[in-house]
Amino acid sequence: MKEFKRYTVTAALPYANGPKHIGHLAGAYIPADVYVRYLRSMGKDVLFVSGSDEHGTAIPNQALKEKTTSRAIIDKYHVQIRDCFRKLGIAFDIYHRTSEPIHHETSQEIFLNMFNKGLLDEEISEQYYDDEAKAFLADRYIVGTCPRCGHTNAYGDQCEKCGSTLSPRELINPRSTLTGNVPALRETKHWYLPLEKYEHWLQEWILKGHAKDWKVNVYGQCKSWIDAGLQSRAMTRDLDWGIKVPLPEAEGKVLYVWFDAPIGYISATRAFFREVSLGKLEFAQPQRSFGLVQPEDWKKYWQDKETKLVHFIGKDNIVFHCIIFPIMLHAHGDYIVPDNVPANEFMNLEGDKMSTSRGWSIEMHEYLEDFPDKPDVLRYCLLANLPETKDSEFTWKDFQSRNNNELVAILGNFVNRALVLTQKYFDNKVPHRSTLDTIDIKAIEVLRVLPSRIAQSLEYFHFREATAGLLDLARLGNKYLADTEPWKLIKSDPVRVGTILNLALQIVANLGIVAEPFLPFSAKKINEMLNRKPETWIDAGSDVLMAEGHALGVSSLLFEKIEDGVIVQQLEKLHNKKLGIETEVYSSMPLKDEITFDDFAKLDIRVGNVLKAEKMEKSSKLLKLIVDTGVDHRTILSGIAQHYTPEEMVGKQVTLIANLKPRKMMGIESQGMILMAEDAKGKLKFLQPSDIVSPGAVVS
Ligand code: B3M
Ligand code: ZN
Repeated sequence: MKEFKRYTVTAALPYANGPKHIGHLAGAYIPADVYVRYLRSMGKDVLFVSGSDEHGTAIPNQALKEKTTSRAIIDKYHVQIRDCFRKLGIAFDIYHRTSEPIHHETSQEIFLNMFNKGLLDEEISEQYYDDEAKAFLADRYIVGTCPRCGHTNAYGDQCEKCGSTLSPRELINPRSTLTGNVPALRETKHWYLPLEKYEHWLQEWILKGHAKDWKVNVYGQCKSWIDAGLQSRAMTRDLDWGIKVPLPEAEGKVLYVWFDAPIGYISATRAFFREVSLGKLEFAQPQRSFGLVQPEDWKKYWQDKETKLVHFIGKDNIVFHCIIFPIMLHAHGDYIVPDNVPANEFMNLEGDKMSTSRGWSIEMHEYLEDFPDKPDVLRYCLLANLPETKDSEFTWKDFQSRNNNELVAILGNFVNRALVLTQKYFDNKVPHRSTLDTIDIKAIEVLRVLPSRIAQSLEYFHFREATAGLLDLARLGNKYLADTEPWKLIKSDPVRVGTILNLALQIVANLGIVAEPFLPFSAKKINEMLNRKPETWIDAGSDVLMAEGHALGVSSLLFEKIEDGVIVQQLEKLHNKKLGIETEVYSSMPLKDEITFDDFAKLDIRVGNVLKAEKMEKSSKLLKLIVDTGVDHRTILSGIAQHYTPEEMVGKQVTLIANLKPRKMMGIESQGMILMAEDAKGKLKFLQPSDIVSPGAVVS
């Protein structure tokens, strides 16, 4: 592995539009923090940056929901998220904000530079405009009828009923969500980054250059993007929230949020060195000594080839960090590109996808409210189940058993026994070590290699393996005490017991070093109980960290057992939260306009029997059903393939609208529509009479 002079480590800038959940922690923040703490412990020159992403439509959307301003939203969630990170021990050197002037300046500067070098293409296109709101409409501000499934509330970029990806121009009867008006098409000018021009460079840099060292999931995603051919992407938007496009003809336009957000890493670095050099810390919290610094020092962390740039992100951000942002940096010139992007997959929760909006989540602040003194337990559980190669899962039961069976029974138990026995037999002082037995020598041999094995795993971003290694170190100590049984020897051979405890304390001291990146609060406690300043990782593996005669501090338990009742409560809380959100979602659906009985009577709603069902070729959404309507057997295409298998549908009674004008989809005419209800998770359920009726029975 190439040696670097310094490291710039970034963790994705979370949108400051709401609380963040433990899945986010597992995806980016915890692994990033472990990696950085390890590097610091190795004495490396490392800078760890993150901050709030405060632009994009996510922010004004949330403001609309909370009936407040975008500014109020970012102020509220920036503080909430930052404080949660801090309480969980995630030790950024700076946690910045993209609403800060220095970030606006940096982003505009980079945009202008690229513009002046002719790297951006100007293009005029037609987009929807709301005359009353006097605004172009972002995709999420347009709703209309889905051309694929007929859902009347599809968004400009996606239909949430059938899952199709859409563009605003495809919607039938588009409406503006701002005013309800019908928007009109208007010409608008934007600046595009022609990604396709960099395909060759990407092939060389990623496909050839990083085939071996990037994670398979990351490399694979990049490869499929590159192989599919890249397209030019607009770097500007018509929006009133964001960073103004620094061109005179760009009135009312802002930079695309994915243009400015990653630049946030650079502006955070600039802010860090400016603040530290002036001694005026507002956002910066240097976690190690940076020596005497100059404002210009930020450049070393972004422009020197001897710097290793590593982006920690979740898998949904891969394309931006591996393709678009690197192209920006490369095209701009002067900048380094990431050496690695160890993105993780997703962490599910109790058998389902984690989602804040659906209420199926554990938010950071919720965890901290219930377990304020257990940040390390969460860190440990997430690390042990990290979605490194595929999606993984968090369950409360696993949380409990990892805590009780691993942290309490192995790590905590060992540390506690070594300390308490020393207190009891040797007046709380490190005893003398006399001649070593084979069992001691064997333990020392394992002790020597374990820390470097863990370090190796960390260098390769194998965090689960590294975490298992940490536990192995505790296991070594536990087994050593169990095998040597000093409590049985104290009467007959106190000298031998001194040797055993001396060695046990050396293992505890090693834990004080090696556990620090993973469990910083517990490591600190270990070092306090040992009454010593922790050494660096470089000393780990040594069996002479604790000098004979050294007085230990006061010992207490590192971890405590979690009882079943606590877990039952958490599960209940989770289910209740989801139910609460479900009722919220459904009560907030506005009523449609009133209709007359005659309007209703026009509908031919009847019950039909599904005779046949099959998947439609080339469609992941549609099932082709043959339905007996009492008067005929007809073909109906229904967007339920992701909710029901063909086998599940055959023989079922369904309710349909039988006089809907037939419509052709994928070359086949659909003669009617099956009625569905959508649950809060977006799952479709077909409607049935409460008892079997004959096909053709009319619903009225
Ligand atoms: N805010 C998306 C996210 O939170 C985005 C990341 C920006 S990283 C530069 O997933
Ligand atoms: Zn649809």
